[in-house]
Parts: sequence; structure tokens; C-alpha cells
Amino acid sequence: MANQSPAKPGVPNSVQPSGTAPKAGATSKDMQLDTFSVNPENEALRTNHGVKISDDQNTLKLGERGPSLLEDFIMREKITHFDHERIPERIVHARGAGAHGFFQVYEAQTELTKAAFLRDPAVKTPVYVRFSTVQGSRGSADTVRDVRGFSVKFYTEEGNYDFVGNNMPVFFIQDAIKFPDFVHAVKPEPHNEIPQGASAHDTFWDFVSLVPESMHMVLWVMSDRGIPQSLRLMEGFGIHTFRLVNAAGKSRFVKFHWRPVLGSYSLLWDEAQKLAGKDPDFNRRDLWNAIEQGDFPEWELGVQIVEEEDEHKFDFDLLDPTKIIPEELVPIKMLGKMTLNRNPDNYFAETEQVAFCPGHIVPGIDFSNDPLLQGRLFSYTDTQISRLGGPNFHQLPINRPVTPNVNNQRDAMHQSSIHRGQASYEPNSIAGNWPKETPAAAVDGGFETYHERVSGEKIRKRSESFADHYSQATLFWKSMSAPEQDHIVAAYQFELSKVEREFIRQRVVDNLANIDPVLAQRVAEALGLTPAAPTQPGSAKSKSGKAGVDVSPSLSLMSKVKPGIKSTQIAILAAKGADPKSIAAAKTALTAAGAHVKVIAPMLGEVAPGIFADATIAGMPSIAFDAVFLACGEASAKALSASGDARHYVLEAYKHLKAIAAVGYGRDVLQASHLPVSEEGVLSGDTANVDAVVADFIEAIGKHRVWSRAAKAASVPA
Ligand code: HDE
Repeated sequence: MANQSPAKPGVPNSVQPSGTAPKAGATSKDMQLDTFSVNPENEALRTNHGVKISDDQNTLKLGERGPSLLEDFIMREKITHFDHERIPERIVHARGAGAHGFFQVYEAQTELTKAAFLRDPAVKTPVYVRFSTVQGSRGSADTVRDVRGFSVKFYTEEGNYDFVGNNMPVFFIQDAIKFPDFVHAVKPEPHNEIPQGASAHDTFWDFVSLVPESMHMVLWVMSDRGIPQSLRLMEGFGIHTFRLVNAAGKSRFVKFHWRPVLGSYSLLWDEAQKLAGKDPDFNRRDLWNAIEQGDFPEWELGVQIVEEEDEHKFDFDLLDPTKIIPEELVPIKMLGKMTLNRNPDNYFAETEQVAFCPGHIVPGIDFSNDPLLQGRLFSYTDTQISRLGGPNFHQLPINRPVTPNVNNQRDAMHQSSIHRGQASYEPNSIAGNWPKETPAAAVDGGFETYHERVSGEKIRKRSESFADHYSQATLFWKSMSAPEQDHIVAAYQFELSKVEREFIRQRVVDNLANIDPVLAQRVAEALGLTPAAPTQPGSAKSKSGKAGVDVSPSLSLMSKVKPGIKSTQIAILAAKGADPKSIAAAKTALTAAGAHVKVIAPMLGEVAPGIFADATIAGMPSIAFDAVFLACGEASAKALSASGDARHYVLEAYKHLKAIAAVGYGRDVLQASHLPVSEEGVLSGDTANVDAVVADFIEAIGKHRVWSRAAKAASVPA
């Protein structure tokens, strides 16, 4: 059947306001994006060239049974466009999720920088953020062990500033020229394109074990930081040392940090692996849902500041991207807060087409000579030229600054501006020499590079000050809590068990001996190996007598747990015959504390008068939740106790160190699962005491995991 045209006569079918934006509080970027959005509502179906289409069901044919006619410009246009709908995915960081929001500085940072967005607490600077994994392709799973990208485009009043960081504060290599080698090694292997979204394979471990500068970063990846529970709950780091420059031209070195307001948490490896199959979109779904539910993710932006004259006071080189500045040596000063409050309207137009580059900076921010950063400044714009099809990618709506971007750059693929005038060069006298340069100034000036004095020989050489590859790895290992150390050991054991060549496994273990003999020994045991004696032992103590620390408690995720249960996900496990009063009481208290509660049952439908299941046991497994509550009547408890899937649900939550609560007959399900009815993190009571049980449950969830249960949980089959 041909479509009936719903078009209103006289309404142009070009740029229409979208259905979702802008709302009250819209930023300048929201309003700019809105002028590009297209809303199909009440519009006639037309060709790309504006002709109304009367039949979108049938190709033009010679007779009802064909053949099809080349003349069919409507079919040809549709198929041709479809044939070209995909663009190359990013060579790294291909899988990502994005969101809109804003950044606001707490107070004017005039002494630190002349950057306008850091000088005025009244200004809300629009941002677009993209989080990503690194190794896997666009369709890979979210919860793999990997580094996460953390990119923020600030649409400032002085042009775009791109923060292009990661969720770990160091990197694998010290010099950009090694990046293609590193990426070739970590990506799926070239002969069979295996494995997807994983570093557990020979080429990765071959490369990193031959490049000891990677050892510190590899340890971070093997730690719980490699499997964040949520994109909303991970820290972000600029990694390199940058400069902030004030209006008087004074420069200071800085390291940038993003700290989630709700704290930082990670998955357990078993959860991460299962989620990769049961919900490969786990992290992006969580980000999307949080924003839709009004749980707007927030991060504080902080800086560690080092005065120019203190550049050489540390045990390591500030230009070496494989090193952190321990917070115990230089504390973080919080500058402001970022809030993500709007999901994108269109994944491709926004998240896929956004193009970041660490070279996009504004007056008041500048680079350091970190050789990894210097290489990145070139790579990012270069890669967009093939990924986004030419040098005009800055004209894509998501990439446009909210300032004008007038200059004499002309033409090229996909030019979408109509540049007026005859003079596209400077100097010119026929157009009054417009557009003109702006001299550098304290306010609203042109960009001026920091006047750094440098001299030296042209040379291809790594600085001696970059040579200690193990001490900070040792510091990281020593700063972990016991469960975190256990997880690191298990991660190395898992990854190396997937490496086919024994000489590579041996080389890794030998490298680990330089970090810590106990770490090396524990990893080696599971691989049937013996570590060699350390050749360049790292030391958590300062080797040079310069500033150093033995242990840095702020490196442990245990120090990041924040009180409260805001935005956690709680499952109420029930079956037909559940106890409606307990469910209602638990729901009310948990929701009031900021959690999101779902009733999970073997089947959809009513589980108690007026209470319906939100999802099934198979559809939303326990790994999708932070805690499990059992509120059963007798019949419900009987059904759950008899169900292997239901008992597995509770056992799995127990194994993953989650808080569990049971009231009334709910305790029978724990017993049927051979679990204790009461111990730390397992709360239970009569239905008359439901409020008290829920209060203890909330406190237990706030601790994130019941670490004291770890040894017992290891024997639970789930
Ligand atoms: Fe990247 N990196 N990178 N990288 N990187 C890319 O740019 C590159 C490095 C990071 O959400 C690419 O647009 C080189 C460090 C993020 O779109 C590419 C070197 C850090 C993203 C590129 C590095 C990062 C990228 C691929 C070594 C943390 C995703 C697609 C000198 C500070 C951005 C693209 C997004 C993406 C090059 C090392 C973070 C090829 C040459 C260190 C978060 O240009």
C-alpha cells in the first residue's frame, strides 16, 4: 500500500525543531544542536531532494513480476544511501557511550589560569562526554577488562577545549612512536582476528613483557580499575602533565583528575565475564538509565599543581606518562563540577561523529613536552580525516564550537558553509583584512603559546629520567588492600593462562619479580612457573632521596567508597504468593534512600495483590543488581526454594559479596540454598520487623561489598 501523505501544506521538510530539546535550562550548545535536528512528526515522506513519495513499498518494475527498472530514482537513492551508512570505526576506543551536560567552576581560578570557563562561577559551560573501551570493536561487550576512555568536549566561550583522558592515570608507553606497535599488539591478532575485547592473548603479553615501561600501567589494568562497575562511577585522568597559565603569563604544571561524586566501584571478574554475555550493554545502559531517571552523574574536576621551580623535585620525571604524582605528595585541588543531564538524541550524529583532540585547547591551558602528548597532538585530527571523510569534520553539529569559527580555510569534502566574499587570504586589502587576528590579552585574547625557554641537540633518545620502570608499580601494588591484591593475582593468572607460548608467560612472571617477589610467586604458582631473581627491583621508597612515598592509600578503591545507596539497583526476588506488605515497606525505604528497586520473579505477572514483576530471573540476573531482598509469603518461598534458577540467583549474589536481606518466609529460601540466615551482610527478621531489617540492609549496601565474606564465598558454586 502506498503511503498517504500526512504533510501539512506549506511546512518545509528541512530543519525542524526536535521533539526533545531544548528544555528549560538548555545550554548554548543544546540550542545550537537544536537548529540541526530533524523531526519526522507530521512530515511527508520525501526523497533527499524533496520530492514527496507515493509508494515506498514497491520497486518500479516492468509488469508486476519484473524486471526492475534502473529508472527508479526513488529505490536507487534509498539503496545507495543505505550502502554507505557505515563509516570506519575508531582505530582504538571504537565502542563508546556519550552524554550531554555542563561544567561549572566553584570559584574564580584567576591566579591559576586565564581560561574563561575556569574564571566565572556563574558560567555553565556545555559539555559532551564520551566514555569508551579501547581494544574491542564497536559491537564488543562493555564489561571487558580494558582501559576506559574519558573524553570531555567543553564548548567554552573561547572555543572548544577537549579533555581526552582515561580512567587510569598512567599509560603503557613513554613515546608516541611506539603507539602503533602497542595497538597492533593489543588488538585482535592479525591472522584470525581473535580475541575480541580482551588483552588475554599472546601478542599483547609478548609486547608488554618486552617493554618494561608498560609494567606500571599493566598492573592498573589487571587491578579492579580494569572492570569499572559503571561509567558514572569511574575516575578520569588527563595522564600527561599540562600547564595552566594565568593572565600575567605565569605557568604552573598540572595533572587533571575527575572524581565521581558518588565514589568509585568495580565489578568482580566473574560478574564482568557473565555480564559480557547476559548484557553486553551493561555500562552504556546504566549511563543512559541514570540520566533518564534523573540520577545525573556528577564528577568534580581537580588539579594537582606543581610550581615551575619544583619541576625536578620528584623521584620521577613530570614528563613521563608512566608516572603519577602521589596525592600524598601533591594534594588535589577541586576546581568545579561536571553534571551529565541529557542523553543524546541520535547515537551516530553525536557519539559516533564527535571528534576529540588533545590539541584543542583554549587560552590559559597549554601543553608540556611529554613525548607521548606531543605525538597525540598530531594523531587525533589526522585520524578524523579518514574516519569522518575529510577535513571539515569541525562543521558537524556535535563538533561545532558555540563561538564563531571564521577563517580562510576553504572548500574540501563536505563543505557545508557558504563563505562569502572574494578574499580568502590574509593579509588582504579588498575585504579590510577581515577576518583579523586578535592580540593575546588577559580577557578574550587570541591564543598565545607559553614562552618556554628550551635548547638542546636534535636527538632520538629516551631521557635517563624516564628509566625507572618498576618503583611506581611497586608503590601501586603495596597500596592495594588484600582483596584488591587477590584480584590482581587472579587477573594475571587468568590472562597468562590464555597465553599459548610459555616463554612469554615466563617473561611476564620475571618482570613481576621486579615489582614484588610475592606477586610474582603467587602468579607463577598457578602457571607452574618459577620467577627469576629480580634484575631491576622497584622500590616503594624514594631511590634518589627526592620526594617520594612508601604507600599511597588514595590508590586503593577501598578509599573511594562513599556512604549512601543513591542510584544503586536492588532486586526484590519474589514468586506468586509474595508478601505485599514487606515488598511495599522495602520498596518505600529503599527508594527514599535513592535506590532503584525492581521486583524479579520466575515469570512476569502479578506476584501479590497489586504487585507485578518488573522483570524475570532470566532477563535480569543478580549480576545486574547491587543487592537482593527476599520478601516471601509461604507459597512464594516454596516456589523459589524449589527453583534452581532462584537458588542460583541468591547464591550468586552471595558469591559476589552483595548484601542480602530476607524477611518472613524469605529465610526459607536462604536455608534451601544452604546459606546462613544471619551474618555480616545477610540480614533477616520477622515480617513484623521489616523496617529494622531494611535499615540494616541499606547500611550494608552502602558498604558496596561484604569483603569479610570473600573466603567463604569462594566455596559457593555459582
Ligand atoms: Fe588516544 N587516540 N592515542 N590516547 N585516545 C584515539 O583518536 C593516540 C592515548 C584516548 O572518545 C584516536 O578519534 C596516540 C593516551 C581516548 O572519541 C587516535 C597515542 C590517552 C580516545 C588516538 C594515544 C588516550 C582516543 C582514535 C599515543 C589517555 C577516544 C580515534 C601517543 C590520555 C576519543 C580518535 C573518543 C582515541 C591516538 C595515547 C585517550 C588514533 C597516537 C595516553 C579517550 O587518534
